[in-house]
Amino acid sequence: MNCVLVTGFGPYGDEADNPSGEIARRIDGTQIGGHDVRGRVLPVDTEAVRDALAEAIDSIRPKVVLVTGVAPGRAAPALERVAINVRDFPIPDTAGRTPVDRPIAAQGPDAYLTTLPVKAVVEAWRAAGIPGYVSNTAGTYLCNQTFYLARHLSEDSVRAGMLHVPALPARTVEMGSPPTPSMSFDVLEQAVRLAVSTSLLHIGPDLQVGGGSIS
Ligand code: PCA
Repeated sequence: MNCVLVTGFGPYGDEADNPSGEIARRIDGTQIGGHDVRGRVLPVDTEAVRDALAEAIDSIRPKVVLVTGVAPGRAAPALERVAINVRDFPIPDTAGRTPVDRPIAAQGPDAYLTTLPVKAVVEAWRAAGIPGYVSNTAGTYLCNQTFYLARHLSEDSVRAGMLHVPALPARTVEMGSPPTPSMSFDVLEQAVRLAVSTSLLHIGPDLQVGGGSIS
């Protein structure tokens, strides 16, 4: 049986109720496509996140790692294509650190491409009536860092990547007018589940790094 690791984040900045963390909590201990899914809520802390993710990968030994986080302002779920070796934080992490132009891994490559089948996931979303897209920047904050670390700490045969979800409707009400795009929790959770089930169909060698299928 192949194990899956889905991570979300806890609160940070103005995001008191981070939907990505709640999805990770709810998905933990469930099965998708006959495979065990473990959910972990990671801290929005540039130092602590590495150990938390490394511990999860070492203990779970997943074949699929899906990092998720919220991106207020995005209109739909987005699979990220690339993680860059840069920390250039727009706001402090929860420990008050604001690295500027710092690497994530001093000796690491400049970037990692996703090994998730991102185009196939977008197709699965469309078939389920969920809009979504492939994004070419995960930013330079904790989500990019954690996506980079997921690739850095996993074997190349592991399908590892990152999914940004929009804010919840209640959060965008707080943000005022004109309204920021939002999606309901149930749709976001379904999008995460479909990303996992589609990725499980693509374990094996028939995938180009960067998300398209070879055939
Ligand atoms: N979103 C932030 C970090 C934590 C989260 O949920 C980001 O997009 O980097």
